[in-house]
Amino acid sequence: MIKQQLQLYFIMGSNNVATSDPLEVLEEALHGGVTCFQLREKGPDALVGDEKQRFAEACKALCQQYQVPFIVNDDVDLAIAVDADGVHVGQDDETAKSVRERIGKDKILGVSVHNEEEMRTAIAVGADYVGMGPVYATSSKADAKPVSGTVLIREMTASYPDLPIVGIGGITAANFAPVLTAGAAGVSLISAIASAEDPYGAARQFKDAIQQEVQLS
Ligand code: IFP
Ligand code: MG
Repeated sequence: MIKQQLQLYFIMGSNNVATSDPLEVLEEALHGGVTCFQLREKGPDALVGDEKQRFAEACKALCQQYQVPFIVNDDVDLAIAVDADGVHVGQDDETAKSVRERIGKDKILGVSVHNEEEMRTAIAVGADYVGMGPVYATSSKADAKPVSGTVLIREMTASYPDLPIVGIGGITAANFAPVLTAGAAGVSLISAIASAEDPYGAARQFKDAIQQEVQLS
């Protein structure tokens, strides 16, 4: 996976959007410049079965229109069914090794890691990127681990420079810069865009700010 595609990584499920149509939010986010999208259909009122698959197909179609990778969280069967560009798994999900075997070597594999051991395992199974966090306090994940800050990102990019890291958790336009300075290829966010009154404007603001930051470094 190209590092640049991880710069502004938007994650959303249909239930992360309170008042508007989730597909409209996704389209605005894509138009605003997000570089990767993960469908994370989880928690209260999450879609299941056919409804989930139809929603995934609609998300994929939008992402294709904008030439942005479409990643499915956890649900490997769904990812295969809709021919997603990749899968993201956590440590409590199907093992990354098994996911890689099922999706093949050409699909994108992302893994959540919280320490060096998990980082090494992710590298061993051929992950294309890892997510690290929660960098800051987050409300989007009920079972989030303790806040990790940017220290581990800095250490891991120094030790394993070839595996791109995405920072996740509580990231806003006001606090994303240290995540990139620590060496992350990008930042991942849900609420900062999904809950924004103007998702297009929010994505656009992030995009411009990130590009400035990348030029500086
Ligand atoms: N990191 C990421 C990503 N996605 C998740 N769903 C997660 C951690 C728990 F941003 F993709 F790296
Ligand atoms: Mg998971």
